[in-house]
Amino acid sequence: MLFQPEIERMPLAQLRKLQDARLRQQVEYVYHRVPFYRAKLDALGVHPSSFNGLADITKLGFTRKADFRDNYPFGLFAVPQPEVARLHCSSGTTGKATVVGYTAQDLTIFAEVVARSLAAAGCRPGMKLQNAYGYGLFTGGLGIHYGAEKLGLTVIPVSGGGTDRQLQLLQDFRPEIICATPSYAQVLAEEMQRRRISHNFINLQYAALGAEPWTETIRQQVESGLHVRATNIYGLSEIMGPGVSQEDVDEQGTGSYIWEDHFLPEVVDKDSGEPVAEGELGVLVFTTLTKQAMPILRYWTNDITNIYYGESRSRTHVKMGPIRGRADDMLIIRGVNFFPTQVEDILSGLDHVSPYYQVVVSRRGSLDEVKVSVEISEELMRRLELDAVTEAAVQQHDCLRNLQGACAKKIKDNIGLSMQVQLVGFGQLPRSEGGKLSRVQDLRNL
Ligand code: ADP
Ligand code: K
Repeated sequence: MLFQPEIERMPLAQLRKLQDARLRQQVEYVYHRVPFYRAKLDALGVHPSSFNGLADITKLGFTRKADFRDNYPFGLFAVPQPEVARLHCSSGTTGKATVVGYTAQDLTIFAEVVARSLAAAGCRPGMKLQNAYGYGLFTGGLGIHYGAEKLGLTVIPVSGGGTDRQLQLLQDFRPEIICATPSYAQVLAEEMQRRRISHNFINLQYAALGAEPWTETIRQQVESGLHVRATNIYGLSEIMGPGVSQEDVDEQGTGSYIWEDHFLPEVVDKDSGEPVAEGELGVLVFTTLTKQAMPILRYWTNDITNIYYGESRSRTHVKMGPIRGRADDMLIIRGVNFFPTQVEDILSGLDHVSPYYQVVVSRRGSLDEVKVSVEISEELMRRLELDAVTEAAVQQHDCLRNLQGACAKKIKDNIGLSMQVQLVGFGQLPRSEGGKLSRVQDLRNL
């Protein structure tokens, strides 16, 4: 289902015209309203009167996370405070919280793009949605909430965490849709299984998952554990919140539509900042086209992905691939670059391991060391009659020693780095408590 078919299927030529007009307006708007942008554009020699729309986009420089910090809290706002209807902060995974603001019109558009997203995820008016995204300063909870209401869903605003209550509501209220971080959806799937809650007792059909990178392995686990079709929802506070892009449930695995009538995407080379060819990987950059409270020109997201147009599509808007990691998440170990999600991809190809892992980077002398903790599957623990997995247990059981060796070898072969692999028992690694799960610890610069 399409929530706004006339926009979602707008012919590309018309969409470009709309973007071009909106971009010119947005540049003019920030020039006159945000001293930070006036100074920046003056320094770049860009003036609204001679700015040539989409053709001139690369002349606008970049806005970075540090610019939000330097202008904390309200320095980037384009409207007087009484016109700001709501404030949010990013979850602050990287440094001081980023403050963002919305006018009433911004909130209407936010709800519309989320409604489009939920419709693409499979939701229909009249269905019930359990919202397990955190409510509060984080954009996820309220962002999904108002979008779901706009689409005509019945919202169950349970927020993140509280697994007992989540499972109870899934059985008692029988929602068709759940929204959560993928790591928390994994926890719910696992708990359903552990408590032997039959799928007959719940009524879920769809899950829209986002706020952190995830993989096809996690998708399979959540889909079979919760009996849903799971799609990707992507977004970021600086641009809006969740619902900047969304995967269509009938086009799973082919990328997520970016709602480009509001959010103009580019992908640029992470070193040179130059645009890359369509489909090539690089840093995703967004320019807001309609924001009133906090318009942003060319925001450097640090998210690594690609964007492309393709065939057999229900909408005309551009698609983005899965986030491969953040440019600032990339680890450089002994000169080798890698994303922690590569470890996950490797482990997913091995039997007898659970999807949980943890990467710890430390420095001994001047050498970086990486230790990967890998959980063995519940089934193997049972077979070996183990309650926990210790180094002694690994030495005792050939199959554990072989598994450890196989993990280390596959990592070495695929990433080109030797990492120390430690096997731990199922359930020994931290689970998400309703929010994001950090699988990487970098202790090198502490
Ligand atoms: P932060 O997590 O930086 O505090 P936000 O809460 O605004 O700030 O989160 C935005 C970031 O979360 C994105 O830039 C991206 O790195 C990540 N993210 C959001 N949705 C997804 C998704 N579906 N897949 C991968 N990463 C995502
Ligand atoms: K996030």
